[in-house]
Parts: sequence; C-alpha cells; structure tokens
Amino acid sequence: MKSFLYILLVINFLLIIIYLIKQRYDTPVKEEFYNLDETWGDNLKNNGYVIIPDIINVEDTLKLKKYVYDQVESDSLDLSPINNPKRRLDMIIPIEDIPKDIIKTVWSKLGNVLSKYDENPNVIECSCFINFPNSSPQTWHSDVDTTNMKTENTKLFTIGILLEDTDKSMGALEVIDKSHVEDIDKKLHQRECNLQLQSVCGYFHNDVEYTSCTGNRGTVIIWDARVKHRGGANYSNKVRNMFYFSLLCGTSEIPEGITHSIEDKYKEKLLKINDI
Ligand SMILES: O=C(O)CCC(=O)C(=O)O
Repeated sequence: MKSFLYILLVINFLLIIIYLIKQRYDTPVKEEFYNLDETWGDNLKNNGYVIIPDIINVEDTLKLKKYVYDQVESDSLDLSPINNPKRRLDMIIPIEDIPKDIIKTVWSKLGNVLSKYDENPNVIECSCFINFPNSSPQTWHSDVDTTNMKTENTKLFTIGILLEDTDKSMGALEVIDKSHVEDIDKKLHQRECNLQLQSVCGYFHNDVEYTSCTGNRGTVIIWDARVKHRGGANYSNKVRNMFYFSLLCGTSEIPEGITHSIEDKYKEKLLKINDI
C-alpha cells in the first residue's frame, strides 16, 4: 500500500512537470503590429491595446535606460508594490531630463489620437517595469476596478516603451484581446492564488489566447487599464525593462485599484501633460 501511494505521488509529480513544460513551449500566442497610421487608434479602442514600433529612436532608448539604471544605483530608489514581486520591480522614475523629453516626444507623435479622449490628460504614473531572468508570470489583472471606468469618456491608458529588443522569452507584457469590454472571466479559469503560491500560479493561467507585446527597443505599447494583462515569465538570461507612463483622460479623480506609481509630489496636485 505504501509503495502504491509512493508511485502515485511520483506519477502526479511527473504529470505536473510535463504540464509546466508543455505550457512553456505550447502557448497560443498571437503577435500583431501596427504602423503609425490612422488605424492604431481604432485598434486601441477595439482590442484594448496597440503595439506601435519606431516611436523612440535607439539613442534615446539607451539614454533612458542609463537614466533608469542610474536611479537603481542612487540612494533615491523609489519602488511601488507589484503583483508577483519575486524577480520583478516597479520603479518610480522622476519626470525630469530624459524621461520628461521622452514623454513629450510620445505625446507629440501620438497625442493627435489620444487627445480625442482628453486634450490635456493627467499624467498619473511614471515608472519602469523591470523583469529579471527566472521571474514567473503574473496572474491576469486589470489596473483599475472596471466598474469605476464605465463612463464613456473616462479612460486610463498606460504607455509602455521597450528599452531593449524584447521577445516573448524575456517576459514581455501579455494582454488578452478585447478583455476591456468583454466579460472574459468565464474563459479565464483563473484559479484563486494566495501569497505563498503567487510565484507559480501564473503558469496555470495560460489556457487562454493572448498576445505577447514584443518588439524592438523604442516600440510603444499602449493598453487600456481595463484590459486583462500581466508581465510574462522571463525564461531568458536578459533583464527586460519597460518604461511607462499613464494618462488619465476625462476626469481628475484617481480610479480605485491603480498603483499610482509616480513621485509623491504629483499625487497631491495632478500633473497635466501640457505642463510637462
Ligand atoms: O511587466 C509588465 O509588463 C506588466 C506588469 C504589470 O502589469 C503590473 O505589475 O501591474
């Protein structure tokens, strides 16, 4: 009887290992890219996210990355809490020097479409996701309590900038198409996850079609904060960095649920993008 239980245990263990390996190599992934033409705004509206290459030039991404890493080494390291924090950070970046210029450049290139939601939105986050080798996937989440964002003209967009050429193996951002408007909870089968298990839970949440937001450095990814997304697992030996800022459109009321990852001084008095 004892040896039977032992065999059962070993078989179970092997099945779990096979399942995890299968998930790693067999995930349904779609990759889509859009040009800087009139259609990207529609894609953002319809799918809840958009990937736009070549917005920031290579030289500026290198300067921005250096700025970010100077912050890591400085005494003023300022971190926000992050979902599944093992081997990943959400580091607040001051809005000055290069980060400030980058935000202005992005707004000058993409503001024509985003200003349809608000001509002068509030910048309520400025930070960098750092995803180290061997991080596990986060669980799927939205950045806002979606019932908060029901008003047609109230939107929160996060704008990520890839600081290095990023492929799926580096733990790119992953998004579920249309999940900002469709009720996908039934499709998700996302099991409850507690704090002790959070570093493995994400591996069991791959049974849904999603897009891995990959691209060359300087690519911009914009996602509606309601869309279900997560930072992926980093299977590579490279660190993946994505600088981001968030624009709150149509309201100055901070929605519930967001990390509000920005310097404290901009939490008291909100910063308008045209005042940067
Ligand atoms: O790392 C990423 O790309 C996304 C992280 C994220 O969505 C979060 O921590 O809320």
